[in-house]
Amino acid sequence: MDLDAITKHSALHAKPSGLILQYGTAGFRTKAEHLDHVMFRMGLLAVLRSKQTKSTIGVMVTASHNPEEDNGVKLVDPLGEMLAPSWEEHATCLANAEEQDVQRVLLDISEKAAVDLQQDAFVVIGRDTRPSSEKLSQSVIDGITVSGGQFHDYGLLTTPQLHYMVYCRNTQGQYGKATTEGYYQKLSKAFVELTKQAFCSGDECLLLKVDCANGIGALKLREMKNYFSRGLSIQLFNVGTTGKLNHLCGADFVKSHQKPPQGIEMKPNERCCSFDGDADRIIYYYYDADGHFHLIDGDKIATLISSFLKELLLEIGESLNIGVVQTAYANGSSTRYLEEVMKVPVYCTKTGVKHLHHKAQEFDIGIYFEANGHGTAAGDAISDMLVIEAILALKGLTIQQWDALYTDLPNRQLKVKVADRQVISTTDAERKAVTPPGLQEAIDNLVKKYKLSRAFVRPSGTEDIVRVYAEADSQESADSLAHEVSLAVFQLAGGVGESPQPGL
Ligand code: 16G
Ligand code: MG
Repeated sequence: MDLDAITKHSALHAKPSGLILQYGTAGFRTKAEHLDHVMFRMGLLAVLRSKQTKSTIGVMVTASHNPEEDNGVKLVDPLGEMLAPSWEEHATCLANAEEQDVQRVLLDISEKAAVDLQQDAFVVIGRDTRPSSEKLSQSVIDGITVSGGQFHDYGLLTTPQLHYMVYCRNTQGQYGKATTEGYYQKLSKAFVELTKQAFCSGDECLLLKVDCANGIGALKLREMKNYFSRGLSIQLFNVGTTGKLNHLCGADFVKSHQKPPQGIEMKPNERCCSFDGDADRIIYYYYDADGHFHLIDGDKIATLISSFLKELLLEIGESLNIGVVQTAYANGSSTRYLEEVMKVPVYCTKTGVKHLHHKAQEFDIGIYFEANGHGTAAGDAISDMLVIEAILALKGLTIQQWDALYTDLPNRQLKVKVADRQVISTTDAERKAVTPPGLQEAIDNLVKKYKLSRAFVRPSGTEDIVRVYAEADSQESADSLAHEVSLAVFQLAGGVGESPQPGL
């Protein structure tokens, strides 16, 4: 590595002084204008990681469901997984190093991680459709080339597609071809094969409306549509020609507001789904004949998939061990249904795909979903959509029948602004607050006031806020409990600004 060249180039991607960023749940994420130096340095780090693992490493430029003005970056490890935790720390150190320290931090990391600097390095890059993404991915490339790495820039990709490319390249094509065409072929072939024996046919069963959040999902689904045209007909909405990315649409909007996105025409009982901005989340929903909106979240998706697999195993007399992994956000009804009706063991981990993924690997068949619609290996809205559509077709289930598996407990999520969200620490997979003192007792006392109730708080890993979750036997109770817990957080954890108001 030519350290002098790195220092020279680094100065062209100077770090704004005083800016400290953290490699969080899903990489670095903040306003796009603050990220140039992080991108350059993640190019450098990807080269080191590639040398160390002697494998291809991925770099994805995206801020997922965040507003269009934000951006972010994350590294993808050799088997298409999230970056190993020890390297997350290296990433944070490198991103926050002052200009004059970049060389030293690079050498430090190389030494600590026993990187053979003579080794070749290869990095693949993908980006979402944000206006800032192209320039930022150029900064990643700058970092790669100046540190002597080779690269392939895939340009526009969904996040899961980049994970797929990395995995294919590191398994010498055994998993699939490392091209978008290879991805389309692999997934659609599996879908077409699976649905050959489908019980359900006819237009009504086959139509699915997809809200693409004005993001990358629209471009990729449009390309992919032709590969499975016989099995499924999809209509795309919010394709990015007029609306803003993730604005009033997309999986995060639908889940957190519990209402349909703008820009989609929904008739009663029509099956609809929303992707997020980088197409790794999916949420389903519909209007019933009385005009009521029904949300089908990640919990119900996990239930559909695990019930299907459990039935298949019973049918063929296999006794593979099967487990479902959820987070504290999983609706209480889903956990109860899985454990008591389906008799499937359920485990709870901290929020963030990597935690669920890790746990799921302990089973012969591990199924995991966050309530917000993140599931499977790295979360892939397209493959999740196909598996759901295949199961519905094979079982001849309508969206209402799927929805009727169990009834969600009414719930509410709120955000509270505090001076330092790290004053809140949690245990028991984020279900209990350890600090600040008195907070958990206050929550316990509030929960006691309501029926079938549960509440927890945790510092967000992606925004500078504390998240509050509450569920109870009625929407009114869930709203009221969430509000009271917000007040407790505000009072005991250093709330800033106006104190939480009911109904917000
Ligand atoms: C990120 C995570 C997602 C998690 C969310 C929580 C990945 C790929 N994404 O989007 O799994 O649900 O953060 O956000 O891990 P929060 O910490 O702000 O609640
Ligand atoms: Mg996402």
